[in-house]
Amino acid sequence: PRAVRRADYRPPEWQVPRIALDFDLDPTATRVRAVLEVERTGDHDAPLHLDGDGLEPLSITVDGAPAEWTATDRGISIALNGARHRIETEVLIHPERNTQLMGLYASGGLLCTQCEAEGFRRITFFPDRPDVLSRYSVRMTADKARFPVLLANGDPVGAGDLDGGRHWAAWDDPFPKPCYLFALVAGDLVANRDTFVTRSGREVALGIWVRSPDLAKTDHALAALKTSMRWDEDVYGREYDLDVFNIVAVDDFNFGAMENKGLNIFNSRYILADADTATDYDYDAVAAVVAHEYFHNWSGNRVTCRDWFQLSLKEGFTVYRDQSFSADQGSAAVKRIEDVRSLRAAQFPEDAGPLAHPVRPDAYLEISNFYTATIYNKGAEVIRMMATILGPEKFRAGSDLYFDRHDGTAATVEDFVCAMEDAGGVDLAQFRRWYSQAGTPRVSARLEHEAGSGRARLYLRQTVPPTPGQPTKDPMVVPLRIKLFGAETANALGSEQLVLLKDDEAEVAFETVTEPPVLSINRGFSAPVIVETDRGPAELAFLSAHDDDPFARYEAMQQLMLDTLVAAVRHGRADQAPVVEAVRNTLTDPRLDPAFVAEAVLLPSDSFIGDQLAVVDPEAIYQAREGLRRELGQTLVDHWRAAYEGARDNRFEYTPAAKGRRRLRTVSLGYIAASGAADASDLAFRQFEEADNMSDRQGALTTLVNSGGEEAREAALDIFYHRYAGNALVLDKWFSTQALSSRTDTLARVVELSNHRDFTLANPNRARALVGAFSVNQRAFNAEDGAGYRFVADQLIALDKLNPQTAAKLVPPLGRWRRFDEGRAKLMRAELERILRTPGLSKDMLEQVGKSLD
Ligand code: BAL
Ligand code: ZN
Repeated sequence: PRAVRRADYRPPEWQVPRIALDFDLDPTATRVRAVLEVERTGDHDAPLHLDGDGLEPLSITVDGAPAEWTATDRGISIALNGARHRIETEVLIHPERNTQLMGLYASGGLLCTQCEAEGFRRITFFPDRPDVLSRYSVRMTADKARFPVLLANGDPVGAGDLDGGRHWAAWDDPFPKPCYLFALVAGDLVANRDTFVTRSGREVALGIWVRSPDLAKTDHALAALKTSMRWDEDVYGREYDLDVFNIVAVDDFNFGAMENKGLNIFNSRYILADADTATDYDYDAVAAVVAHEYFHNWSGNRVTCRDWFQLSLKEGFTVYRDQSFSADQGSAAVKRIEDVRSLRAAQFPEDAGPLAHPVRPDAYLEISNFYTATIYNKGAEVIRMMATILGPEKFRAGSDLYFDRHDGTAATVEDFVCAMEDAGGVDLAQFRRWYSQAGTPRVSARLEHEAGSGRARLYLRQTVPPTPGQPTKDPMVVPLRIKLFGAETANALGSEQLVLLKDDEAEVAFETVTEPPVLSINRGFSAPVIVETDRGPAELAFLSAHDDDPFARYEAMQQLMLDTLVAAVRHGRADQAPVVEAVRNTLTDPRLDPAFVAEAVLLPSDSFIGDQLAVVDPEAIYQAREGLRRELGQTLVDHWRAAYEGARDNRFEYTPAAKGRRRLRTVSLGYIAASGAADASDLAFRQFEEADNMSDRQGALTTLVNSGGEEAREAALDIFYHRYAGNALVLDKWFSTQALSSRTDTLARVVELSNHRDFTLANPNRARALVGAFSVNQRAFNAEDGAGYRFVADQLIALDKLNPQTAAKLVPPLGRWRRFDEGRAKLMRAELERILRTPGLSKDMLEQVGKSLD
């Protein structure tokens, strides 16, 4: 397959201002008739190219006469003479056979679509590129008993009954859109309905559509939708623009959700929530994803992307918008901690590995492989840095200008940055490197203090590591929020400064520093960089207790823990006392929010510890981490028990305060178990049985699965399984909790589970719950004999035949071989090579596996 390059972009030779689609829906064979009004865009004689993938053409006409068309490697080509023509095509497709879940497919008795990025070509012949914007009219006919509800984009314009038990419905979308935003759904669905009145007084009919047993689990998503609609008006001045807004939940879905105009389609895990089946984390994720997809109506739909290299234009901005929304709904500090934790867990390793790519990539084989943490999460960090540099008012002015300038068009990352420059009166020329250079910058910071003169000087240095295709880098603009604190009084020494590090090296001078200063840097994680300082345990412990930025407090504690754990891995032992004291101070500080405490006292993950080391030794890391957990558990056991009892909450309530108490309770339970307390298993089992909510129940189950005795563990797993039999989303938790277990027999258990009657690779959530979860379990996946690698490779080979997009997303853990010892590296490479030799391997896998071996 040939790479697609950003530099090769050419505007479309033909536009399609209007398209009318007529679907004769049937799960085994659906007939799709399309009428395209096409217009030549300039003075050229290029033929019309229409993409098509797996379509069975029945007829193709131009202006009513049979067309002369030729098949190409991507679809069909039609030579045309005039400036405007009417192209009619009729094709046959087979939704039930569509295991890729791209295009029109069947899921749990429904028919639904997924078109981003290039699924529309699996429905009909069309120029499948985001810079071709069309007005859509859609008519559907289907069996009324099986598919009583027929939905599409835009507003409903007609419906009626037909002979033979069939019926029809028609929808019109007045807003021109690229075909990746097309959607339809047919099925036996019920709706949780409400209305929303926009700030200009227009009433919007809202509906969240699910199968009837799930209706009771949709209130949270509906409430989140209304909150998001109001928030986007208040914070960005963006109002909804159609008379209806529908969301449909489906069980088989590659993404989390999809922002199709007026008809969002969701993976059911991001819609369905009730106390018994969803954790607080799930509730938060439902609200965040509902908000994310809704926000796309402006950042993505009204202003879309010119080409797929600009994907972060809509995704980075929309993630930033949903992160800000979630921060406004609860503890902003805890939200920032969670977002940085996931950036470090997913994006930093990506940026440091063989799949590293810039936020605006230069080339791809398969665009599905670029829905990455770099495009989404680092993209959001880049937007956040612009917001920090401009300040809130100018950032809002920049966003207004961007929407005004580009409404109804397909734009570029460059357009966004220009709008920010013009509205903010700033020069972002060098800042643009965040879009073009991959790799996580490292910033080293050294503070020197001259007691006599009261002067202090901060020496900063940045380096950007080489990444594939980019051996050398230019310096970035790194916005660092910085503050000094007095080590003796714990007072702030002056106010916070925003330092823009632009060169390889810089110095920052401070005057009247009257006591030894302690450096607080990259406060709020103002830049997505790795900061290296010479701050020792005493300074880090000091900041963890006294910094007035909650994120910086958390960060200081994490660094202290990390330094201790890395020392323990390297030398077999480390002084654990500073961590124990810092955790004690945090646990006993009555001014702190329990949600924050719960985050602050958690040790860095095995993999994050591994990321600090030249060669990852999974066993040594696990032992070091467990050793520190045991020490914290034992030394502070009374505090953990007090926190555990203090956070006992009998009635479920989804509020920030109640969530925080639950979180601290389960974290404390984990430490009580780590202490080796004889009653830990009983305590966990009681929590498991008495829980009136999934956070407490799953938290207890995780403790039992990791450290409970055999009997309690198996009993809890069995009770959990039977209690939730038939509930796919909860069974996913049952699979993933076992796949993430730190026990030594995890691989054997996971292999057994892959043969369980409830396991299937055909459902992406289930595949990710077992295979995806296992492959991020650093200790179990990296078993020295390579059995973990072999298992995952076997699963990926099988999954690729069904669903290449989902399979390819699970490749990265195998591509981390450079980070391991020679023995493991060899075994991982052997599995990658075996995958690569598989006959009929998809383009998706070819790209991910090929790059992983390079
Ligand atoms: N556009 C794909 C799913 C999402 O990011 O919203
Ligand atoms: Zn998105």
